[in-house]
Amino acid sequence: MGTGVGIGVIGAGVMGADHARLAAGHVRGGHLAAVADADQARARFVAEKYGAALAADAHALIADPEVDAVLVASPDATHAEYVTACLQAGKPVLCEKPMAPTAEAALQLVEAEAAAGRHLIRVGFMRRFDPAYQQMRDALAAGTLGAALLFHCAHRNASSASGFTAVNSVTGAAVHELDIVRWLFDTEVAAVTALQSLAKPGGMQRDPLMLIVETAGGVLVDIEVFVNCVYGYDIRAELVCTEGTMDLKRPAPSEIRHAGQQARAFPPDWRGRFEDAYRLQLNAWVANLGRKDAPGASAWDGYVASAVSAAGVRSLASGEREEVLLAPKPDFYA
Ligand code: ISE
Repeated sequence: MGTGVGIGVIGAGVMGADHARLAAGHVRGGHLAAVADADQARARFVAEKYGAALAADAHALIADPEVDAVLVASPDATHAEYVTACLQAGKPVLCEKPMAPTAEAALQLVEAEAAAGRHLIRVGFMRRFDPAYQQMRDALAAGTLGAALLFHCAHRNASSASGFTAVNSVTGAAVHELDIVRWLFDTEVAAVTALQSLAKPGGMQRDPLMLIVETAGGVLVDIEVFVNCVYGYDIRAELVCTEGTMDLKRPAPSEIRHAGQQARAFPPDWRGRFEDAYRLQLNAWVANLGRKDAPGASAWDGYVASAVSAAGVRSLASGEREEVLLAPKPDFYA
């Protein structure tokens, strides 16, 4: 039996297993208490690997008195149900994005949390904990580069799962940039225009995409989303300010010199690229359970991310610039 906060992980797939690994061995003041998955064999494998209890199902895990806080990493369509159950049980929950399938459903969770009167929900926008994005935010706060003007982003995945659509490129991939823009520039997104490259023969339709994002604060953002770029997982960003620019630093893997070339491997996916961010997010969550000023994304941020990506999805369909429609922010999040 571990000490400190007992963490229950719902979902033992790729992301859940990785969160379980971190919760089991890399969280100060917390330990992995239990694991649940709709696939019991998968849950058992992860629970046994890390010495945690195997829960009969997600709701049993939430009810387990040994579980003090719940991490939801199950399939997207199940998130809202488990977050609601955590609110009802009065347990803090860190939910992988998206918090809910639509902006409307996300708003219902915001309202339910505000009605319960406790800051129990955090959303897993882990890039807010990435040291490289933090450095950019610090540079902006220090003012050395002057005022921000432009932000160029590229989000490239080596390949995407079959059935992955342009809508998923916006709601599942670019949503990370859409969140980081709000966090970095401390402003809302006003409008999104989605443009598609027409040059690529065959393959997934509408890949790559380009999103033009206008912020209320005036910073203009472009996001390339290319989910079948073949060569590796590559996240880039350049900040352009009135007195200088800054590139998003990339983790530096070992350099290989071979056959007349010098190379550095790309991580195959986001788990490697954002390893530090996931670990720091989990530690910050456990250290600040229930606190309004906890670092990371709140339920309100989760709702806004959904509303902004909804504007991107509308633009995919209309081919037009789409404004972001936001409900009034409850005082609870002020
Ligand atoms: C994936 O679901 C993630 O959340 C990753 O962070 C993102 O980079 C990737 O594009 C998504 O498919």
